Parts: sequence; structure tokens; C-alpha cells
Amino acid sequence: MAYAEHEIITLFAEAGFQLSPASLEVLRSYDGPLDILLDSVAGQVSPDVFVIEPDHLSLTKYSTETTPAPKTEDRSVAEGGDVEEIASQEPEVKPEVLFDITNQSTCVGDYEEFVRYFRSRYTRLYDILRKRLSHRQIELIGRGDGGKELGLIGMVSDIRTTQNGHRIIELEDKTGSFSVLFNKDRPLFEASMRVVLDEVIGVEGVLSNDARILFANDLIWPEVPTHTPCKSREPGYALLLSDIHVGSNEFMEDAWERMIFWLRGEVEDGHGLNERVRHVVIAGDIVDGIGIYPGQEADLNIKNVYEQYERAGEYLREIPRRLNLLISPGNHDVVRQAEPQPALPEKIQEILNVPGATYVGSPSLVSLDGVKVLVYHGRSIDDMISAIPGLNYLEPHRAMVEMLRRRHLSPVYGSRVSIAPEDTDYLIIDPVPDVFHTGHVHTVGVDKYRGVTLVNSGTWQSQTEFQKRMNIQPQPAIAPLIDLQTLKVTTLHFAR
Ligand code: D5M
Ligand code: FE
Ligand code: ZN
Repeated sequence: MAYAEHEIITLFAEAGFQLSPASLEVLRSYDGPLDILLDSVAGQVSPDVFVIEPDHLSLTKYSTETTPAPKTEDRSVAEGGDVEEIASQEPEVKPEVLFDITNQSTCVGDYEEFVRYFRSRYTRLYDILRKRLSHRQIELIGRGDGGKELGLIGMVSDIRTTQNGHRIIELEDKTGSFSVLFNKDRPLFEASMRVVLDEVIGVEGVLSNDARILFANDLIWPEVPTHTPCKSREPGYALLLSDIHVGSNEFMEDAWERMIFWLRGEVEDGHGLNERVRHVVIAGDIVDGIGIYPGQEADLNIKNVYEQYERAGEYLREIPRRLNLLISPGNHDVVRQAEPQPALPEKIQEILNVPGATYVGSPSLVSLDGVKVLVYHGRSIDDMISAIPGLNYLEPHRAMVEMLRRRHLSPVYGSRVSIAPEDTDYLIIDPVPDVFHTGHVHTVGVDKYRGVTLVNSGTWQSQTEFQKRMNIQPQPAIAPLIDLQTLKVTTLHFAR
């Protein structure tokens, strides 16, 4: 998808840059996502650069014409190696896992458990919302309250449109259910379109004279309070990856190897970025799995899932041993599909055989050098995109914003995400993370929302036949790199 010259010039001009003729030439044949390239260029050039030269552009692209011999710094299990030397390659600090379902699951999935689960969701989000509502709660409504201003917090149990085009949202709380009307001629109607089933919201408005319906004047989401993120005190970067899909015909081995060469310092990196990487986080879909979608067999070059993990282990062991490697599962992995997903089972960990790796569930909250990172594969992005008008697959970070707004990773129940009714709702976003990392949709999105850095990390799989049929356009082989000291994100391009 090459860009037209005027599009390129305008995009850079809006960011305060001019392009030299040579850079324009380079960009005209560039077929990656230009906004992402621009972001990373803007993040890296010094403030006194106003004219972009080709050198500035190549900052973010690493390619290896010749393949250097691999160094022995990787995670390969050393045979007869010096034990002390191997120990010294261990990462200095392990990531601290703050919150994770692994080994904590209590659920069998019966009806009682669902009741308890939704009660937990309601109560916890109620506590967050209560502080944001100014009016007293509707629980206290008496017969004489018609015409008064009131507030209400509830879980959305029904959304319908009246004959006149107004929207009625049914809110349920512990005491029962109440109808709230959003007038189609008021500006608030727009916001009411974004309400999804099963989320917990607050509304304020005026009660009808017969006290049977609330006319909404305000819609309040749990929301992220303006957040001052923690930053690392020492220099250090984390490479945020996901959706590797080993075993698929479309797994981009060459691109992966280019990233490994860069990570090991075996290709030119004028900025020494690779040396500053301390952590690698993988947010799920390590392998392509088997039987995940119709006709997948034709797309697999490894048709046995255990062999897929064996091969994945080989690729992961190429990551230098000195780095913290954190692995969380996705919907293609061999682990419970219902969310929250526990870490990959021990058997799979043994097959992967990656020394020093830390396995966590999805979601999980980890601390990397003091920065709280919420890692979640992101399957609910599909549900968010189909339920909320205006969201799309090319801007996954916007779906992430909607999750933060709702303080919930998967508000819609009973769509593509299935939820395991744990006795507390692990999908609630609390505490507010400093960094929110997802994957799944195979596109790259970077943004900041109320102080939280959002990263959707793309994929290492080029477009599959299935995705072609579904009209899914992946952006593969782009690795977001976050500076934990500044929380600035750079995207590195390894496609060629
Ligand atoms: O998801 C890769 C991408 O494919 C992501 O954008 C979701 C989309 N996807 C996955 N399965 C389906 C179905 N059944 N319909 C529509 N879109 C889908 P991944 O988890 O890697 O397969
Ligand atoms: Fe995936
Ligand atoms: Zn996925």
C-alpha cells in the first residue's frame, strides 16, 4: 500500500518535518504503515532536526544482507558448559508478577459461580463509579421522587431503540432493573451508542413524574483517573511482541531472525538500542495451533502442536539469555480458552525448554523495573470492534482506550470471548497500569490515554489465506520497543 507523494508530504508536515528529495524517494516506495514510521522517526531524531534525510528513516529499519554467524550468547542449553559462566548470564532481576490467575483458578463453571462472578464485577466497578457520581443513588427512590435529579449505577442488561428513535438502556443493580432513556436529539445520544451489553455504567438524569424512567443527562464510565505513570530509574527497554504463530506457513522466519540479529548486536545499530533492551514480553499466540479456524491444516507447515512448541522453543532460545523473557498465552495456544487464561501448562513449558523464561496468564500484571505492565492477549478487541461504532482493526489502540474507559478487559459477555466465572473478576483493570500491552489483531497501535501507554504489538505472521478471505490486513514484523525510563515507544521494522 504505497502512499501518494502529497499524502507523505502532508503527514510529515503536520508533524513539523520537511522531507529531503532523497527521503521522499525512499518513502514513495515504502509500503509499511507510514504513521507508525513517522511516530518512531519523530521519537528518535533530535529536536533540532527539521528536514528528514534518508538516514533518519533508516533508524527504524534493520535489515541484514548477509547472515552473520550466530553468537553463543543465546539461551541454548549449554552442553558441558561452565556453570558459573551460564549463571552470570542470568538476568539481574526477574519481572515481578503482581497479578495473575495461574494456579488461583477456583472455577468449575456452574450457574452459582456466574452469579457470584457478575456480582464481583458489579461491586468492584460500582466502587470505582460511585466516586464519580454527584447525585444520590436511585436505590433510595421513593414514590414521591418523580421529577427529581438522580444518579444510578448498574450493569447493562438490555439496549433497545424506541419507535421514535430514542435509546433505552436497561440498568440492573442488586435491587432490580431500571430503564434509562437517551433522547436522540441530545448530544449525549452519541455516547449512548457506545454502551455495550454487560458493562457497568453510571447515569445521571431526571426521573419521570411517575418515577418509572430516568431521562439521562449524563453518562459516566468507570474511567481511568488522570494517571501519573511510574517510570524506571535506570536505563532499560522492553521489547513488546505477540502473535508469533510458529507452525504456520506464514510465520516470517527471516524477519524473526533479523530481529534476533539486531537484539544480539550482530547488525549495525548506530543507536545502541539493542544493548538497552532488558525485557522481552510476548502477549500470546506463540504457535499457530491446530483446528483453530476452518481449513487451517492447509496453512500449517508443522501439523503437530507439540512439534510447533518444540520449534517455537528453538526460536525463543535465540533471545539472549541476559534478557528477561515473559510469556503469556493467546487463543492459538494450548491452554484454557476461557478468560482469564492461565499460563502455558508445565508440559508445554518443558517442550519449549527456554531457560529463565517466566510464564504468566492472560491477563496478568507485571512490574518491569518498577513499571506496571498489563499484558493481555486481546481477544476481546474483536468483540469491542463489532459492538462499538467507529472502532476498527487498523487502530487497535482505540479499542484499548474503550477497555480502559470501562476499566474492563472484556466487558461484553457471551460474544467471541468466553469468560470463566472466577470468584473475583480478573478482567477488571485495577490498579491502573503504566503500560497496557495487547496483541491478537495482528496490527500495530501505539497511543497514550490519560497517562497510560498503549501498545498493540502486531504479529510475525504474514497474511494467511483465511485472513485474506476475512479481509484482515496484518502489519507483520514490526516490534514495538518501549523505553522504561521515559515510556516512549519506538517501532522497529524487520520485514525486509
Ligand atoms: O487473530 C488474528 C486476526 O484474525 C485478528 O484480527 C482476529 C481475526 N480473527 C480471528 N478469527 C476470526 C474469525 N473467526 N472471524 C473473524 N476474524 C477473526 P488470531 O487469534 O491470531 O487468529
Ligand atoms: Fe494471533
Ligand atoms: Zn489471537
